[in-house]
Amino acid sequence: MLSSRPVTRRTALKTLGAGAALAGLGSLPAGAAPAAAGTMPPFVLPKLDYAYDALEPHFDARTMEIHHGKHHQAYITNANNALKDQPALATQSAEAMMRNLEALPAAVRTVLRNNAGGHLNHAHFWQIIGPKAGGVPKAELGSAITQAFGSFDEFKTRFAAAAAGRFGSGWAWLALKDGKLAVTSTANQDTPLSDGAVPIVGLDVWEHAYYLKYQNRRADFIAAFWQVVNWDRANALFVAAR
Ligand code: MN3
Repeated sequence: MLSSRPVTRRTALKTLGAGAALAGLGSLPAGAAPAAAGTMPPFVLPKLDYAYDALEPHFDARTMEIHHGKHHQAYITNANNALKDQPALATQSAEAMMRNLEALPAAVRTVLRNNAGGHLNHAHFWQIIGPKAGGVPKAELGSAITQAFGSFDEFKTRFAAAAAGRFGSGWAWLALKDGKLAVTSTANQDTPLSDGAVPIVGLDVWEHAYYLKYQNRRADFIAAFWQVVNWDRANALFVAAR
């Protein structure tokens, strides 16, 4: 009964995209998302598929360890605590919660916006960085970035400006909304999902993401980010979201 259809690059990418979606980023409308591993309550910390020191010297091991093991875990713990008295939300994915914040009970809306949002954002972040990465986006996403921004360099300039210009804590994003790529930023742990968009590449610009190595030099951290972006994974998210 096995299909003998050859695995083309496109089907391989679609498969990878499905895996990435399972890991934290659905692309279906609110209410239609299947259960995504790690994003159904109770939330669990996703394992990294690389070592904490694998992104040296760009992202240092100590920051990665604290960021993943302490900060990300704290969002998960806080979200799970908030959900303990919310049995009606037990079958709702974090993605679905973020896509329709207004539907959340007022008593837990803010804590889930911050902490289920923080869980999703970090699960995304670990996915789209990695060792032996960086370079330029290829395939469908590479073409779409050139089409949307004129060039990869222009995209990087706009993304870096969004990351540098986000006052205080938040995220810079390449996101897909209404079929179009756009550079945006969000405050705190807000996600493009709440704006009807799908995250393709997100950069955490909270100080905890860079302070040990880069101190106040956020611009240096943003420059280092380009050395660790996993464009193959970003392309898979893009293909799955289109
Ligand atoms: Mn963070």
